[in-house]
Amino acid sequence: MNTDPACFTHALCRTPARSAVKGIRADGGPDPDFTGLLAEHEAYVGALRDLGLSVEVLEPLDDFPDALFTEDVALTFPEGAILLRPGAPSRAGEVAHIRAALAAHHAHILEMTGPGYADGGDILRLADRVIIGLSARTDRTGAGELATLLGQLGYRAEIAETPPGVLHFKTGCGLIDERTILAVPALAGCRQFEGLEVVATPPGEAPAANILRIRDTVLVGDRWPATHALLAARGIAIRPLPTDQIAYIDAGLSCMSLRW
Ligand code: CIR
Repeated sequence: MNTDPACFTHALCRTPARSAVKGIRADGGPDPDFTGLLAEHEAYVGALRDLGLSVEVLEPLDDFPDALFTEDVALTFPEGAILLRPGAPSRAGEVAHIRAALAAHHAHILEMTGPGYADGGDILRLADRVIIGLSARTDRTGAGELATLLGQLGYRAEIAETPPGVLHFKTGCGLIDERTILAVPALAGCRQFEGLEVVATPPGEAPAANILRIRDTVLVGDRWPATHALLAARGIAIRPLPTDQIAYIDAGLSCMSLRW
């Protein structure tokens, strides 16, 4: 089994379509600025490349405003990929559009058939297992089916709860390193984190929890100085990235790529 971010060599991203400014958001807030959104996406892809990943960037899909969040439609492992069933009806059609790109890299592709749902944003890979967070997008039936498919690839799954009001499990937490999790206070006591060190996001910086470890560097939103200091004090190399515009449509750093 290999879920180690230190071993990532590839990423799959998708350029935001013009329609991305109409992406889903829970609070009905204003649209992001398209030029700014594009710039944030470009900075993100650039960072992944700087860190040594081979990044494929797929064409924008105007019919699917949220399709730039490739993380939600599939899971990718060295042993194979799993096509998911996103829980938002407007995102279901994105899966068909990522299949060919994944097939070019993964000989072994498994697929959820339903009736349950699971979003990739709810899946946290640890060194020895995979946590599936139940949320408004991932239901118990979907989590059960996904756990079976993960088992076929050799991965043990555990099911956890996402706190109310948090979109995805990984909206509220991310891996600092193999044994350490950064989590919002509402997730810090998560039973599935027992045995790991859990570091809470500093006051006022809950959105910083969606960090993304790539090799020996942690990508983190650039608006969170206390989180930067916390990571730096632990000797972690950080790469701050702008996330102002994607935050308008409830997204963070992990959402914009699939990694393996
Ligand atoms: C959505 O609500 O589906 C998008 N607007 C945001 C998706 C964020 N993805 C993620 O956290 N993995």
